[in-house]
Amino acid sequence: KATYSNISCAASKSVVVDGKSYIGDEYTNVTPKILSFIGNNNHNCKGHPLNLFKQRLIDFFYDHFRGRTGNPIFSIYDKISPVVTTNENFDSLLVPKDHPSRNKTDSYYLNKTYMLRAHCTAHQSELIKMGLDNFVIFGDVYRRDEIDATHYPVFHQADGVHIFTPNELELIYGSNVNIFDNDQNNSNNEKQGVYSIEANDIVTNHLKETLVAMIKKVFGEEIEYRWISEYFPFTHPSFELEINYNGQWIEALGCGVIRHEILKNAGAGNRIGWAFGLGLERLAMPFYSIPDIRLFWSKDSGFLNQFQNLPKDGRMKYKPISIYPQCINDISFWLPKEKPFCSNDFYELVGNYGGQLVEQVKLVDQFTHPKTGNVSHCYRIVYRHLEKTLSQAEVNEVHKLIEKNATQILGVKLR
Ligand code: FA5
Ligand code: MG
Repeated sequence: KATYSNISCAASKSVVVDGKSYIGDEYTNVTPKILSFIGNNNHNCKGHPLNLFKQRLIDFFYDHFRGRTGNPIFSIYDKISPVVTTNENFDSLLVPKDHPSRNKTDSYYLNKTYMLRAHCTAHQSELIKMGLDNFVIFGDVYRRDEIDATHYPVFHQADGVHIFTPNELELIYGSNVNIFDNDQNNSNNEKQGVYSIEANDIVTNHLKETLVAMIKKVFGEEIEYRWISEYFPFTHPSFELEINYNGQWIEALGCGVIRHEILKNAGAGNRIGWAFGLGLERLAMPFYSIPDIRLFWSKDSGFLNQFQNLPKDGRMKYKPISIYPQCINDISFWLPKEKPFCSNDFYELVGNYGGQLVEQVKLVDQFTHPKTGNVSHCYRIVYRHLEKTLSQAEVNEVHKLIEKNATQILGVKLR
């Protein structure tokens, strides 16, 4: 879990994430609220819609790519910490020093060296260095952005990489292929200079076919999609895949042929490969008809219960939790004279006896009797059940219980 703490010896704040302390500097801009998201790992919580959706993508990669003995060749990484270096998030991916995404206004920094990953691509280079060819990373990513129905400062991505051996290229192509161009300066809109036209075409087509197959596996054969040319510092050529949902085009993912320099720096300079990054919420929202990205953070059982016992095809239509009516009851009493009384004691008591039914409790009126000097408080308690309409009788029962215990435990006298 992450916390913010003041270090007395340093002028600046330090930030603690997962028990590790990061000394703050002029870059530090994470807030306690943002840090509180770290470690939630909704994508790893059984039954959470992001977990269910993630499993669909994993199933696709396991099914679609198998080795000679029938075993899946993609490996999955979903527990990598979101704390990365700026080198991992930017430099290793050839992001220019003056790229706007490096600004404090766009990303969350622990300090000038460490940040919360802004995309799962941040781990690409390290994993390739470890010798991996085929993998998908799932994780939470952090971006300073406005909040609305489709944007939230924390969301989840899946990032995939497929690197080809010369042998694999040959299997796809049918005959021997030169990966590299004889004229290494022959770069254009369609390809990087180093790669041959054939190798570039095979990999680009393979990338597009794979991602279309993935989208069709998830959304069904009828899904309407289109490709758009894009720019990323870490791929060339680069594309975006959009899908049509209810007549609206949604940007599902970005992808492209990995820049050769990245592979070379990671010790795979004799290869060619593709990469993509997609937003889990972006696709899970149309898939489950979830209208607001904030719902993915809901702990409301009225939300999460809907994802239990799904039909065999895993498809279901989310039904908005109706807002059940509030029931408002006031309580007025004289404070005890013989012992001290404080409002927080009463709030706690209301919580203890009203439990989940209490949405709000607050002091709405107080009054001192001019002759006796007795003090009276009036509190308003708002009751609301998360999944049903409460009857006045049910509310009265709880309210009476609160009155009784306030009298007995706190020594107040009901008016
Ligand atoms: C990237 O993050 C690249 N790293 C993707 C990539 C990986 C390209 C590998 C090439 C190779 P982008 O910022 O467009 O790109 O985000 C990728 C996807 O994340 C988007 O297509 C979208 O599905 C999702 N996404 C982006 N911003 C948000 C947001 N604020 N809220 C929810 N989903 C988002
Ligand atoms: Mg994009």
